[in-house]
Amino acid sequence: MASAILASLFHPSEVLALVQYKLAPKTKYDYSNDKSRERLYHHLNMTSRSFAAVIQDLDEELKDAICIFYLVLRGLDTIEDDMTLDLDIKLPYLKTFNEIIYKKGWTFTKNGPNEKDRQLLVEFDVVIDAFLKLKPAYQTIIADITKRMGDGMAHYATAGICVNTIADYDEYCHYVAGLVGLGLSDMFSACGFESPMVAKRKDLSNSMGLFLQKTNITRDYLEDLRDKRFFWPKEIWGQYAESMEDLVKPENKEKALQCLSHMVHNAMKHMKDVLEYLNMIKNPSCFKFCAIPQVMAIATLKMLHNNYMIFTHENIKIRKGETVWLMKECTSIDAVAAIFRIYAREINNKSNPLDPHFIDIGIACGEIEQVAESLYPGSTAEVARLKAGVLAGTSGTVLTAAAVVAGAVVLKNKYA
Ligand code: D9A
Repeated sequence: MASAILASLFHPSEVLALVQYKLAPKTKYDYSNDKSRERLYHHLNMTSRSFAAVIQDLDEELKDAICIFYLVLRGLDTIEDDMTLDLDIKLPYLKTFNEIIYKKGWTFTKNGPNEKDRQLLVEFDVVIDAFLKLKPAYQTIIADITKRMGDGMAHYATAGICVNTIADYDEYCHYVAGLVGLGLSDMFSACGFESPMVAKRKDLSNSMGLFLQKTNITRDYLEDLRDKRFFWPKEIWGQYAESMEDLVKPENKEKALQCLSHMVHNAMKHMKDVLEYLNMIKNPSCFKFCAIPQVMAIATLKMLHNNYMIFTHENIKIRKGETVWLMKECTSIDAVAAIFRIYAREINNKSNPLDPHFIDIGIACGEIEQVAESLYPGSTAEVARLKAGVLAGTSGTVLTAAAVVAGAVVLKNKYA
């Protein structure tokens, strides 16, 4: 907590959000009356602490279905990601995972020891038991998406197949993330929480996945390179280097940053669709569930832009204070549109005028402002409120004082 406050010291809104988050009573989710359900949510919390809480805040009707969907996809992902598994082992599992989820008692122990979610597959019978208890409508949606994703993953895992063109890049991201957007939209409409239009707009649902996946792929350049996974399309990096590995050579720094801008600009193309999708979502718990990952992604994209650390450090993240502030503020489409406008402006401000993508990125940022101003006029006031943040009025001064005192205390303890 102290290090989080220190990192956010010059962002009073984040310090306030951190203090409020720390003091806020944590929602206790009690599953003690159902041991298998308790084990299921244990695995959800193990896979992603922060997002697990957002899933558990979903209305009862969808909570278990989306928890199980999330764990089935994390299971499939863990087999796809495992570079210690031979292809003749991996491919059949990827292509039949949609049948495996109906096999009571099935577990998988062939993962390498370092796979983060290995235990999930060792105890996958827990997920299958819960899956088999779901309403057939949700089972069908999960099995359909798992089949299409497994086949897509198997195609791109096949020897000699790689992400060459930007079309390949969009297709790969569709298989591993776009399809998740489509499946969730089918669930939102199937349970009646959202209009049938949400399931119909496959293009917008797909963009919800592509914006997240492309941000992750751009962020994880070095980690993936280390594991011999190449997701940046050759049609992009090929304009800046002879090989993906060449981008990390110090003499290629300028070219590497230009390539990074190209990847950032490509991801930004999905932002308008993301806003249009979120504008369709009316159920408050579904809205937060859908909005939180998207605002985290735009904040990550801003952190990535023109940031050479992508090529020197693995696993770079946005500040804890920033994530808590974003989760607190993304409560309405106007607030989310405002957050997109604020980060688009900061991305534009970070651009290097000598970068060949300076203008394109500027245009993309301008388009976000135009779309937000015209379709979500309430976002203008939200931008003012968020930017004024806590500095406005008395609370501002009080908090700045508190932040400085807190900072001093932290420093004193650290260096006493
Ligand atoms: C999602 Cl059911 C994901 N992915 C995410 C998480 O958000 C999306 C995997 C399974 C499910 C959902 C997501 C959330 C809400 C609406 C969505 C949606 O579409 C309408 O998916 C498109 O990242 C993984 C994919 C991107 C491959 C889809 C958010 C999440 N964040 C992690 C952080 C991280 O970087 O993994 O899991 C976390 O907060 O721990």
